[in-house]
Amino acid sequence: MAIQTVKAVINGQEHNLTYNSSSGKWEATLTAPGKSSYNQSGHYYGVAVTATDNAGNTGTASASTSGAVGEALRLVVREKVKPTISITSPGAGALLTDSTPTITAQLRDDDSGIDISTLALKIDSGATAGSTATGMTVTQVTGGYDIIYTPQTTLADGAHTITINVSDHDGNAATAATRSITIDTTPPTLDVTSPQDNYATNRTALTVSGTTNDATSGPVTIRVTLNGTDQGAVTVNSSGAWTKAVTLREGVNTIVVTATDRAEKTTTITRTVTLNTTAPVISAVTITPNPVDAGKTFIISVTVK
Ligand SMILES: [Ca+2]
Ligand SMILES: [Ca+2]
Repeated sequence: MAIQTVKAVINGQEHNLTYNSSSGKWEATLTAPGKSSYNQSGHYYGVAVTATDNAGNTGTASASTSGAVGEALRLVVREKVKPTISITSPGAGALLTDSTPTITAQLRDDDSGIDISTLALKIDSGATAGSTATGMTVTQVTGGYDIIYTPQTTLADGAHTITINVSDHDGNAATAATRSITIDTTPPTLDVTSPQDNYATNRTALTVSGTTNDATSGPVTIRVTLNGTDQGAVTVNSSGAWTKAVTLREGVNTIVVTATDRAEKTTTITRTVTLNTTAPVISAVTITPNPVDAGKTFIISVTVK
């Protein structure tokens, strides 16, 4: 019996093998399929081999052949392309007033696919949250997974770094995605040093002044309204001191000072100031008795308007 041809079919492609007289085997150097075998049935490409002799007989073996020959015909192909991770929320450099901000990300791999069991989400150097962690929701989508995670403990005011990584089914780890955010749950400090509340004056010109600060998201913006009218830009110096000149109207004036940090947290102080430019008028006086006896008491009574 003389063997004439040996062919191998892999992924629908037929290849001729050649006889190696020194080894006595039929051989070929072949190029693996360009895609991972992970998504094939059984996670392998089945190889089918057919040998034909000069009498026209054929012998075949394939991955479904029982025993060692069948197992040897299961070609595992691993791809080498890393998954991609895109953090969709919070945005880069976000300044947040929510101390348990929702984190969303897209994990994609277009070959072997995302192995969601390898998901690792960390905030700063805290514990790693995986795909089954409390607060984690994973949704399979075309090409991968979308994830939503809510931190289970509040994040302190200040800067934080979110780090997410995942691998595909062929063991390729993504380049970790990171996002820097700042949490600010605290309104700015605000002190109005002048005027004091319920201040009364006979001068129309008044300087409103004070200090402000914010530990996390300064500089603070100051807005002054007088009787509901915005008094325009207020300069806050590097130490947090600010002043604003205003012009009072006769009677009761309401001054509202609002400090706003970059996280939009606000602190408000209201001052009531009365402007009175009218001099008192003495409209009537009585002295009783008048005339009065020398060395005796008398009563003076004044009416003022
Ligand atoms: Ca991949
Ligand atoms: Ca703040």
